[in-house]
Amino acid sequence: MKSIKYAFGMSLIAMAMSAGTAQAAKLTLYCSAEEDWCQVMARGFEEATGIDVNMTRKSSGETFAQVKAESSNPKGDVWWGGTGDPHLQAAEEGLSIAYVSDMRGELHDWALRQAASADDKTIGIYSGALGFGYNSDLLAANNLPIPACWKDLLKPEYKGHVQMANPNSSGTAYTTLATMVQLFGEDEGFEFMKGLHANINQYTKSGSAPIKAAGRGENTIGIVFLHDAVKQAASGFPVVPVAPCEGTGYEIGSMSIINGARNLDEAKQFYDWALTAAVQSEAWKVKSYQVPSNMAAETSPDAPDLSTIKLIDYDFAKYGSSDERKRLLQKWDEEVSILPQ
Ligand code: S7P
Repeated sequence: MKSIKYAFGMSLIAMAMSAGTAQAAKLTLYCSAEEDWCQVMARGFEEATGIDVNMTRKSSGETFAQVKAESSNPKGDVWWGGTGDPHLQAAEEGLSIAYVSDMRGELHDWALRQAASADDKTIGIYSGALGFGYNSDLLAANNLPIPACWKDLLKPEYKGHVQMANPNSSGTAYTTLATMVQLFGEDEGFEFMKGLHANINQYTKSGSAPIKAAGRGENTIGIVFLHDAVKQAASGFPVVPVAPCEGTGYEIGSMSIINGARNLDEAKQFYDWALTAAVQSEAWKVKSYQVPSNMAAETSPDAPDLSTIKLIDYDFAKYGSSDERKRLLQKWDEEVSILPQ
């Protein structure tokens, strides 16, 4: 009798404790855009909804690897931002789930096409063209010519002056690799990557790091998305963005809900909120100059005008497929990264 009374008392205490510590609504956000924009998204959602956001920023390829590694015990709810290719690979590998938002009617076709090619397991949130940028002071100080084309970057005088990210960790750098294969054909594209390797001073982890280094005067030319070069110029650094003469690839930055999300209602709430014009219009206030996917969102007059850039017909379905992304990365590891410099 005594032990029954004890057990009853303990369960009352447990019930009282759980009522007293009722869990606040929360969301775990994996973010692959720039840190300042990730903060705007996390804090903005908290303010708009009262839902606590635990945000981690990592590059696109790194986030993909994390989501995959955690797939038997998922910790993230939403993956927001980063290039679309690894989001497509995540969809194909069952790491994200389908969601059809009521906000779709407000989006550009290219954002919806991204969703259609992944059975609604991802969606486009912004777009931006690949290119490079240079520090005009360093270029002049080193008596270097102004580069205008991708193939200019192979010239021996640029040895040690070019920086890009590692395509395994960075979505920007994978977009670069896939762009060269599409622009020049696979054999010539890899020859280009090998020639470029001879001029590279460092492969960084993050895609935008090479142009931030150029802004600080620690690197001359950075291969990045043009909007990341414009961000440095708009921040007052002597950086000049270049849309390469041969033409270039582009990204559809994407968002996905992670399969097994522990906070699924909050994830869907974030997803809808992130597609609104008001939220997407906040981007350029932190100098993120991508083209927003909501047709009514405002863009900065400083943003690169994609209609003036020679864009290739980037095959997102192919280069975002699991087999192709793995194959190209392995080939780059085995045939390019091991070459002496
Ligand atoms: O937010 C700027 C941006 O260039 O960063 C994303 C990028 O993929 C994340 O960095 P990594 O290259 O290191 O993966 C782009 O989606 C985005 O436009």
